[in-house]
Amino acid sequence: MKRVEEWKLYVITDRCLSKGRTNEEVVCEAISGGADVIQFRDKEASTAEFYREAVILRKVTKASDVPFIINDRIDVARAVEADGVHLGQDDLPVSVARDILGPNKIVGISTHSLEQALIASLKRPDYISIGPIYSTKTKKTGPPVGVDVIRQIKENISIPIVAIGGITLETVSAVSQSGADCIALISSVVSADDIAGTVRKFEAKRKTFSTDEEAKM
Ligand code: TZP
Ligand code: MG
Repeated sequence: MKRVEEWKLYVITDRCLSKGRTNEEVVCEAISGGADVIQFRDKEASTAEFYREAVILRKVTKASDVPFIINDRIDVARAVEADGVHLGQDDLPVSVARDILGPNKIVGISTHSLEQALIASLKRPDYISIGPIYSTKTKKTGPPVGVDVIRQIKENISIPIVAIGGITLETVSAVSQSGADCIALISSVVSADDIAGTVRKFEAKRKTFSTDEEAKM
């Protein structure tokens, strides 16, 4: 299983945006395209539905040795032996998640500004997400924070940074260029007709930047 430091493309489920495909189909396609990590996110499901779906996605991610992160629900993360949990600003603290899940599980936290990222870093999460970088219809959230904040965070924090929100094939290289360690995607991937092909294209665009940068050195 890839360590957090090795993650480049982070695919998050959204069954409402998946054009009738199941989360399992979406996740299998995303993994076959090269997604480094999968997060199960569903704000509408009942606890019973959320658990049933988490069991299915745990199986497919395990079979491919891809890290599996659960959004919000530490209880479900523990129940299905997920690899970790992703917490929002209003969820339980990182330290409580660690107490419940154990020291070897991954705990990530959402932030929406440099200040929040600096505060979050003091809690020693395994990664910090920052967003929305661009405007997005996927989540009702604050205004876009833009790419410059990524560079500012990277100048101050050594924890891996995951950029999220409105990222497309057109913008992914600007996001990489700003120093994001990993790119998180919902609609650009789960709504794509060819999910695996789209993940491959994201990886190619991301790499184009690294190769250019390396070439400059
Ligand atoms: N957190 C900040 S923006 C966002 C979340 C969960 C939604 C990202 O979805 P998309 O479709 O990639 O813009
Ligand atoms: Mg949350």
